[in-house]
Amino acid sequence: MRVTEATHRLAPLRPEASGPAALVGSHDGRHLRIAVVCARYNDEITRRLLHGAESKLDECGVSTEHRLVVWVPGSFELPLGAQSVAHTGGIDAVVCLGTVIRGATAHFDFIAGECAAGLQRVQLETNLPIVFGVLTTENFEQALERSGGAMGNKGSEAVETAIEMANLLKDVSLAGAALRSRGRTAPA
Ligand code: DLZ
Repeated sequence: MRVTEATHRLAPLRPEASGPAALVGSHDGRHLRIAVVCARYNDEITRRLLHGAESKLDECGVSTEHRLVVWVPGSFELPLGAQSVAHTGGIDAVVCLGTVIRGATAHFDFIAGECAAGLQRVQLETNLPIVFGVLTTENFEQALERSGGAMGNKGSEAVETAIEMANLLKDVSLAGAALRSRGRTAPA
């Protein structure tokens, strides 16, 4: 197991010489619970995305007991799948994987657009990272390239984003609490 940062710590709140402290989420997933919601449509590609996602979960130290994989029929259903997982209360971030291919999908714009808008809505309403790991390509070859081919693996990138955001949100919450307590003790 390789963890990108050995220890997940809250960045210092002391102002640095160059300005106030900045928070950046780490890629340490050892304490996180991550769900992956996958669309079965074009599952030949989506399984490759899932493979990339699982490799990255391993690399970031997310234990197999802290993972959940859920399959929905197509990308149009990803927002509802993500929302139901988010509402369980047991998950720190949801990674959504799907494949929408323009050449093979007459209503590409509806499916891709509604999927993206729905996932953003769930993310803002639940205050959980809901990551858009959906390929929207012109053709099958482009989808292959982006699912473990020459252009990398969007599933792997989506997991990295999920872990970074989950850690960042925890840190922002801790930093907010620290700032509130400082505000109470500061002289008028
Ligand atoms: C129906 C459909 C079509 C034509 N194309 C895709 C696609 O390229 N990728 C995808 O994930 N799903 C597709 N679907 C299925 C829809 O997402 C959805 O499952 C159905 O319209 C039922 O709501």
